[in-house]
Parts: sequence; C-alpha cells; structure tokens
Amino acid sequence: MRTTNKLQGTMNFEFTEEQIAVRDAARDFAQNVLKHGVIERDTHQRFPADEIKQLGELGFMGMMIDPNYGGSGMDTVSYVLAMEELSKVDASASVVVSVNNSLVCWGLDKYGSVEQKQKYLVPLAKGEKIGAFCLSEPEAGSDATSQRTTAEDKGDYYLLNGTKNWITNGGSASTYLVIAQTHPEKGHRGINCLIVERGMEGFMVGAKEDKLGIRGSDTHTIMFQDVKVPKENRIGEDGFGFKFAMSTLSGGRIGIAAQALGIASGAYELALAYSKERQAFGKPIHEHQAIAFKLADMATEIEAARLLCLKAAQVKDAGENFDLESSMAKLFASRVAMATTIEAVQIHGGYGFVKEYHVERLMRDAKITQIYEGTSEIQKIVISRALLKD
Ligand code: COS
Repeated sequence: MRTTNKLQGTMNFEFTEEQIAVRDAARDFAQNVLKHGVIERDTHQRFPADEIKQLGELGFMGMMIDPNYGGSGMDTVSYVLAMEELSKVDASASVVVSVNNSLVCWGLDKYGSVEQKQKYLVPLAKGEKIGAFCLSEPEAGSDATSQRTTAEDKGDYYLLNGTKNWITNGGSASTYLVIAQTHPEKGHRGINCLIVERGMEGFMVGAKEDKLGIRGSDTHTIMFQDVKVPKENRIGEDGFGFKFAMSTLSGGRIGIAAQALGIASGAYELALAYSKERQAFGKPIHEHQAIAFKLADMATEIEAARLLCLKAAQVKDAGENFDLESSMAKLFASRVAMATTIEAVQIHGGYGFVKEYHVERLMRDAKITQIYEGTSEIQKIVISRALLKD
C-alpha cells in the first residue's frame, strides 16, 4: 500500500502466529487479572505492583529487547497488539508497561554500552526492576531543549542538580534515565542522558501527583541535589542526550498511540455490549439510529487509528526512520481515544457517569494520551516539519 511520498513502504495486514499469541496472552491477562481491582486502584491511586510483577514474568516488560539482555525478542507490531489489549482494561498498568518498554529498555538496548545493558537493562527487561524517563521539568515540557537540570563534568563523575516533573513510575522505579545540561553554551548539543539509581545520595522522590486519569500509575516530582553519577553511566557520546531523548520518545509515541487505541477500543466494546442490553422505547438502544451511527463512527475511527499504529510499528521494525509515522499515530489515536470515550459515556447515559461501568475512567484516562510523550501540538510540529522537509 503506497501512501504519500513522505510515508514509506508497504504494509502487511497479516499477523504471524507469534503476534497473535502475544495479543491473546495480553488479552487474557487484561480480562482475567487486570480487570479485577482496576476501579479500586483508580479510586485509591494504588500502583498495580503485583500485576506489573506478573507482566514481567510473562515477558511484557522488555518485549522488544534481545533475549541475551533479558528481553522477549519480539517486534514492535507485537508490542502494539499487547498495548492495545492491556489498555482496553487498565491504562494505568499499560503506561507502566509502555514507559519501561519503549522509553527505558529500548533506549538502553539501542544506545547503551554492553556494561550498561548487563547492569541495568537485564533486570529492567525481565521486569525485576522498573525504569523511569526523566525529561520534563517545571519549565521545560514541550520545549525540551531548555533543560535547567545540570550535569556538571567533574572528571570521573557528573554532579547532577535539578528537578524533574510528572515522572511516570517516579515512586516505583529503581533506574532513572535523566536528561541534563552539561555544556549550556552548546544548547541541545550539550545535553547528556545519565543512568541514575534510586538511592544514590542526593536523589529524592517528591510527592505523588493526584491526577485526573491513569490514577493507578504513580507520577512524582524527582529531585537531584549534588548527586554524583559515575561517568560510565552516561549514554552515548558527550552531548548525545537530546538526540537520545528525541529518538527514544519517537518509539515511545508508538506505545502511547497503541495505549490510546486500546482505551478507545475498550470503551467501544463496552458501549456496543451495553447498546444491545439496554432497552428504550421498546427496543435495544442500538436499534435506534442515533446510537447505531455513533457506533459506526467509533468503529471506523478506531480501525483507522489501529492501521496508523501498525504502520508505525512496521516501519520501525523495518529499520526505517519512523518519526513521522509515530507522531501521526499518536496524534490521531489520542484524538480518537478522547472522542470515542466521550461517546461511550453518552451511550451509557446515567450509568456512564458512575465508576462501575468503566467508561468514565476510560474517558479520564484518554486525556493524558493527548499530552504526555509530546502533546498533540508537538506531534503536529514533528509531522509538518517532516512533510515540508526538502
Ligand atoms: N531522533 C534523533 N534526533 C532528533 C530527533 C529524533 N527523532 N528529532 C530531532 N532530533 C535532533 C535534531 O536532528 C537536532 O539535532 P542537530 O541540530 O544536531 O541536527 C536536535 O535533535 C534538535 O532538533 P530540533 O531543532 O528539531 O529541536 P527543537 O527545539 O525545534 O524541538 C521538538 C523539536 C519540539 C519536536 C522537541 O523539542 C520535542 O519533541 N518536544 C517535546 C518533548 C516531549 O515529548 N516532552 C514530553 C516529555 S516526556 S513524557
């Protein structure tokens, strides 16, 4: 299937047996394990620690990582399929999976040294430890080059000082990839990424955020006060940190696009089932065209989002540059997640407004997919720049 000349390659619509098995395993886990307690975890902002441990044992925490480094050696298509299934039920658990897989493990696997992979990647990919990615700051979210956190070069170590905001897995992680400025005069080319361990002297976890959605995931401010980070914990060459962050986020956006897709398809499936059960004016509500047309729009948009997610995954798996495709997938899928969940609540009427029916939570969870790992506005910058580039 050829698309615009800026989008590349062909698209294969057939899944392998392995991809189907991964999707089915994720679906079983979501329906049989995650569903139980999801409302309670959301209400009390309780981190799904046991569930994440089990996902690690099943190989879902380092899906795209070489088995030699503790991973499952799967492709990005399998990752998208798994993320959709998990996110249909519990977007809080799926963001933990997404950050660990694509922002932390994938970045370490692609750009880390052999020693860094042996020491840090193996336990993260096995799910024995959890990782966090620290880029955003109180005054640098979208404008990611304006890092105020500093990593002063002190010879055989960096002296790390600063504050990071809205860090997913902030309270539960052991390994933090921290973006910091070493050479301010060089702008983004002076930025480094350092591997920081929880427990290093001067490392502090701030208060947990009280959030609108994905309330089961734990989001914290992280502070560094004169943390001495050994030089061997820098990823890549001196000054590679910004490119590391951009490249890693590009892959992360496929995970979040798939999360948004799952939130949308989860809400759609609930709305479809409800529309067959609920009677109004003497017949099931899906027999009213007002509801049937909503379902038609929802299903069509979800399918389009699914194709964009799979396209981005296939381009990445082919080893091509996937920045454009991942941003398109995230921009569109997150918009579909928001629109679909609002309609799912509407179809449920008054029941949609109460927790027991799940769709209000999915609606709250959907919003963050338009914000984290690059807002929708940032995705439009990436997309338009790629389209307009000579
Ligand atoms: N992979 C590798 N390198 C990349 C890249 C990618 N996907 N995207 C950009 N770069 C490189 C560029 O090549 C450039 O390097 P050189 O100047 O050496 O060529 C460098 O990064 C800076 O790129 P650019 O000039 O495009 O930077 P801008 O300041 O214009 O910012 C945006 C670009 C806005 C796209 C970027 O800052 C961004 O993505 N911001 C959002 C960050 C984000 O997602 N925050 C959420 C926090 S994580 S939850």
